[in-house]
Amino acid sequence: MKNAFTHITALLSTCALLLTACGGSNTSTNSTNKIIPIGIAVAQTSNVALLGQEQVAGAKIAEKYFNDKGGINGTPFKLVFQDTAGDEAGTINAFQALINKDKVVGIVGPTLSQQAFSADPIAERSKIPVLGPSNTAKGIPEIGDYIARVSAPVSVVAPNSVKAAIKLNPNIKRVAVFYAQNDAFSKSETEIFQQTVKEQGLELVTVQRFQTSDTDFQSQATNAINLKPDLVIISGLAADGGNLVRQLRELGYKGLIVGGNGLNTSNILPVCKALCDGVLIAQAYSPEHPGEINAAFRKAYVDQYKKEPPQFSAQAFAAVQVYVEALKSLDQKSKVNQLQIQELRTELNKQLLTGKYNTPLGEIGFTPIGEVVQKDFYVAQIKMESDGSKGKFTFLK
Ligand code: 1QQ
Repeated sequence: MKNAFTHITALLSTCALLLTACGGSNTSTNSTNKIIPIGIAVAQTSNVALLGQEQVAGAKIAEKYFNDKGGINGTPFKLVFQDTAGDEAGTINAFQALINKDKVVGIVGPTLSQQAFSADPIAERSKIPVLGPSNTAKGIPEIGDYIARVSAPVSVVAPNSVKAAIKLNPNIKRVAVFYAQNDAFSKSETEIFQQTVKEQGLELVTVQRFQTSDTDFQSQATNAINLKPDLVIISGLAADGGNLVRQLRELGYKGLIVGGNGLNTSNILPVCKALCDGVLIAQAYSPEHPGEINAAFRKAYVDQYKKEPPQFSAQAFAAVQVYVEALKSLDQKSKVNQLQIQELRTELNKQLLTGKYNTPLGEIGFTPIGEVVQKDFYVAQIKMESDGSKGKFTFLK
C-alpha cells in the first residue's frame, strides 16, 4: 500500500507538469480520476518565495505523511502546485488554474493576505474551499463562507512579542513603529502593534512608512533613531524587513527590535546577517510542541532540511492535514469518489469547519465563519553566530 501510494504520487506529480501528456486536464468528476487533487497556491517565485518556499516544504511533507498512512481511507491524494508569485494577478491565475483546469477539491493558499483579498473572492464565487496557511490580517475568514484559515490572526499573535520585549527590558518607554503601507497584512499587524504599545502604557514616538519593494530605509531609520526609541517594531515582509533591521543597526540603533510575521523566516538571516541578532518574533508554532504528529513532522523536516521546522512549514502541513481528515470523515458518510466535484467541494467545506484536528500546531478547530481556534503561542528570538554566517530562532521560556 505504502509503496504503491508513493509511486502513484510520484507519477501524478509528473502528470501535473505534463497534464496534456497524461490526459488529466479535463476530468470532470472524481469517479473517473481516483486520486483526489488538493491545490496549493503559494509563492514559489519572487521575493515572497522567501516565505512561500517554506510552505511548499511543509505541504510536501504532509502529502507523503498522510499518503503513507493510507490517504483518504485507502484512496491517495495528490497536491497540485500552482505558483502565485508575489502579486495579486499571479494569485488569481493560480486559483483559476486550480479551480477550472486541475479541478482540485480545495485550495491551500495564498501566501499573503494582500493576495488573499483579491483571489479568495474568486474561490468564494466558484464555491471551492480555501484554507489560508499564513493569512493573518483582520478580515480574511469574513471574505466568504468558503474561506477559512489555519493561521491565527495578528490580533492573537502579535501582542505576544511586544510583551516579551517588555519582559526582557522593563525599562522600555519609547517605541518607534515601521510598516509597509502597500501590504494588507502589514497594515493590519501594525494596528495591533500600535494598540498593544498604548495598552502597555508605552509612548509611540513615531510611525514610519515604507514599501515592501524598498531597499533603502536611511531616511525612515534616521527619523526614528533621532527620537531615541528603546523599542522598534517592524511590520513588513522578509526582504524589506531584513534590510530595515540591518540599516537600523548600521545607523547605530541599539535597542530591542520586534519583527512581525513577515520576518518570520530564517530566509531573512542572509539579509541582515550578524545584525539580525536579538530580533524578537511571535510564533504560532513551536518545534517543541508535544505529541506524535509534531514529532513525525519535525523529524521529516529535520531529516530533509537539517534545521528545525519553521512556522510557515508547520501551518502548511496543518492545512493539508485539515483537508485530508475532513475528506476522510466525509468519505465515511458518502464516498468522496462518487460525488460530483461541485458537490464534493461544498460538502468538504461544511465538513472541515466542524472538525477538530490534532496538528503540529496543537489541536485546532474553526469558528463557524472559518477563523482558526488555537491554544498555544510562543515568542522566538534570533541568535546569530558572531560572524553572521549562521543563526537560528531560539524560543523564549
Ligand atoms: C499575511 C502574513 C504573511 C506575512 C505571512 C507569509 O501573515 O500576509 O497575512
